[in-house]
Amino acid sequence: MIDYRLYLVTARYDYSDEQFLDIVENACQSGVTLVQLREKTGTTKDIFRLAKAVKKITDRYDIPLIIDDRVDICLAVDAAGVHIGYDELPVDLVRKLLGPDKLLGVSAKSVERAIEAQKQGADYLGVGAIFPTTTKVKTYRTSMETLKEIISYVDIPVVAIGGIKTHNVKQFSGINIAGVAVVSEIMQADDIAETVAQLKDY
Ligand code: TZP
Repeated sequence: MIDYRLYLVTARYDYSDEQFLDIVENACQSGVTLVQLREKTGTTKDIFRLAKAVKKITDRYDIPLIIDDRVDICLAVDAAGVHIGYDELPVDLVRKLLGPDKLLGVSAKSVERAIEAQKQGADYLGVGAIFPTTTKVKTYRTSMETLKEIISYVDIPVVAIGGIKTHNVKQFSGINIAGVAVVSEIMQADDIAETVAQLKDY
């Protein structure tokens, strides 16, 4: 059983490798339940190296590691799975490439996409951006209404993402999400342990 409650999605900002890995480790120690390595730039060799280093940390805390977009990196480091957005290979093809045992997460901004992704083998959905976000993404807002509608149409876990902060996370209370996915609020936190604790309280 995967615990989606607080899903850390990484970003590099200007951190050195050492600083970046320290933050990931601190977040794992503080109680994030899932980690996604999200590297949009860099060579395959660099991403592979980083993925291996992150996997060493997540393994230590028994936290599953998801790789954004890259099936090859996922298989190369034996990560738990892959998350794909709208501009990637078709969902059913990624499922075939990954095999039945790896986790497959899919971004969805509409009920149609959500139903289709579930049918094609997605294990969970990422829905957002729910709130405005300053993190570099090619995305647009998804309303709370659409989030609720998607949840009512699918059987797989739904994770909310986008602009989720300690001050707005409580807006999800009473909504049947499996978890919240967070980039900047954790990656740029002054006090990661305190931030993680507050983000889990919704
Ligand atoms: N997908 C939709 S919004 C987003 C992604 C990867 C970025 C979320 O970043 P933040 O900093 O938690 O708003």
